Amino acid sequence: MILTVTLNAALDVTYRVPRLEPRASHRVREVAERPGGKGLNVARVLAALGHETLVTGFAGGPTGERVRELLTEVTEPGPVGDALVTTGGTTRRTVSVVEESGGPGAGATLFNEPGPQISPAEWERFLDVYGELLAGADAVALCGSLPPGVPVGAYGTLVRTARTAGVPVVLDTDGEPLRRGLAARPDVVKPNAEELAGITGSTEPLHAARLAQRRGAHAVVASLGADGLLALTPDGAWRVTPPRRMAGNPTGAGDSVVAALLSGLAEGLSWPDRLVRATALAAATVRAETAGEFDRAVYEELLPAVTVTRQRAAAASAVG
Ligand code: TA6
Repeated sequence: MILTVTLNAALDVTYRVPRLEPRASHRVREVAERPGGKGLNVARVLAALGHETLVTGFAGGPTGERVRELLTEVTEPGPVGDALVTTGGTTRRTVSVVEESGGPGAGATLFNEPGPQISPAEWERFLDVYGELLAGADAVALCGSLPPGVPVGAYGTLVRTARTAGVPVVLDTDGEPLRRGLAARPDVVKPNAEELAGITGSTEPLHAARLAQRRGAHAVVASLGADGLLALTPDGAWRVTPPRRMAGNPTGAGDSVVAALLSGLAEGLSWPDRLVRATALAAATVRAETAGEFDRAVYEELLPAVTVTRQRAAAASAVG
């Protein structure tokens, strides 16, 4: 079983509008709701890849109920197991506005609410549940922002607990929670270039990834948007590029990268094969109509066309 943690789960709402303009009123043409927050997206992709998957984190109030209801609708090819801990607060919504015209606002404009207040007792309850779930997990992903009330060092605690339990851990967050989680030595971190720059101060991705690795991550997989991935792993450094730029909605593409890395880990794939899977899945997610879904036909078509190049040792270590 692969466990994903989404402390700040969300009801993801996607609005499609003809054209998006600041300070204007918009007619929404279509509304779609999905169970969201990064770890829930990761779990849905894992289930679609055929992995037994369980989600935990917090859910509460009417939006929390809706997230749980939508999760039960994920049945093909396998279900996503619900081990979310109930909070007295109300699960947030995230709103993704997609412009149909393909103009400058194409892609998505996101509004992420802060999330419910978590009490100290709820956090303690979560830690107990997490410890129990780890006993049956082959790998765990810790994903997304922290809701108010959860300690800023939460990911440090969760990474250490997973490592003590011998469960490989992938961390995908940003800012201070990432910095604290990194120090606990996760197996993999997956920041984007901006998040890497935020914690290392370097805007040069290879340099920044090397700095992040030195701070504790065994592997750093940096997503570079349409340019693919840069990975520093215990087996070497790699650049991975999709064959062509995909137009579409990039929301959730990073979550597909995390799902691919976890599935590749669980299946014992080599690092280059995991990275190829991650790049093709991310590109297929950008291409899908709804944020966080992926287009299987595009994924299978792209897989053999993704290029993976080993970075020269000199280039990989020519920093700081
Ligand atoms: O990566 C996309 C996404 O997972 C959305 O589904 C949305 O729920 C959001 O990210 C949450 O991210 P956050 O960093 O606010 O926890």
